[in-house]
Amino acid sequence: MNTYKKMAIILIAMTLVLANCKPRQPSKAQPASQPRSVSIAVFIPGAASGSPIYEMLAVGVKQAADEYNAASAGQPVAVQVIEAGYNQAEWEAKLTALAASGNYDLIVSSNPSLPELARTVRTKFPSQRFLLLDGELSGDPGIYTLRYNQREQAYMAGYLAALFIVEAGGGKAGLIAGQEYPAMLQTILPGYREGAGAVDPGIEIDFRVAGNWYDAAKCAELAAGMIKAGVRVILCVAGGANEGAVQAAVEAGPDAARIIWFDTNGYAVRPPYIIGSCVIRQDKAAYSKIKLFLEDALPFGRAELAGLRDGYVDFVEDDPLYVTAVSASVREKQGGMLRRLRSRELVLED
Ligand code: RBF
Repeated sequence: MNTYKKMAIILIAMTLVLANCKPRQPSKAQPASQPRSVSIAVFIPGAASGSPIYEMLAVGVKQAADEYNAASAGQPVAVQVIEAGYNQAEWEAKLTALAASGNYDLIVSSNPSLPELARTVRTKFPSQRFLLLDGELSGDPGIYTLRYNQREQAYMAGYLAALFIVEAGGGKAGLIAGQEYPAMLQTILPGYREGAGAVDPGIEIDFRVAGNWYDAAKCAELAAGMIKAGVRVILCVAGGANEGAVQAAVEAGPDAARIIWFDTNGYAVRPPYIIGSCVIRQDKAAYSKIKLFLEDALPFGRAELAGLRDGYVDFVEDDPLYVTAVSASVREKQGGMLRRLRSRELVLED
């Protein structure tokens, strides 16, 4: 090969490497000609520990960044996880400070209250972009949201709760929420009631609110009171406080009370007390949406909804701990309902 050919090959190779290193979405603060890494903040509105919905968020973002970095040497995607804590009154100021720093090409978060906060922040820092899961807002060109079909998720829980209770000879179905919020009152609680009612129209639902997302002692006290009042199955949607409900069930014994887990697979938390796991795939959502962002293809301005048929909502049937926690007859009936949902014979629009 002559020297010119060699030089041409080297030049082409360098151009390709440099093209690969180009930051996908340079922030306004830096001149576009200066290559820099892409910086992503994961804003946890609460604490990651004990709230699987937040743990999954960080896992999915990091996985997408790691894969991107492994494939493109040079300009890495940096991910920083920031816990905002449980004082909700501080979230807007903390989010504003993140945007004001100008350090992040994208702020990722999850929670139904985040879209409004992000919209407010963007009035002051219009170049700051947000990817928000478990929330909904359309029409803001710097915000993308993805919400899950939680009517499906809660319906599956209610259906199982009632199947279990009917087989056990009667009782009430319970739900403990961390706090009252629109998605809880308008979707999750009605979905749970609807699912339970499909099995036993006369079933009574005992709904209680812990008042926060961390106080396991408060949750244990609530759950113990519910069990005393005849509740046999409790759906827990109280984040880090959920463990209190598990403790109360264990103290009462497996014949008195059982638990249904929400958001992640919780069978292993305390077998055989956890009889069902109604999951959302927030890790998968975070992973695939961050990948889109890095490819410059995230549809900012849009609000998307994902459910069972999209693979973002599911009930975990194939865990051996599920098989040992409930009878074959309950599993068969729950499976029948799931098949109807999957085939769209049963449609639960959110
Ligand atoms: N869910 C949690 O698991 N942990 C939390 O700390 C938490 N904090 C929340 C704060 C607010 C203001 C709202 C509206 C919801 C919160 N959720 C939390 C509930 C979460 O968004 C979701 O509804 C549940 O995880 C069920 O999927």
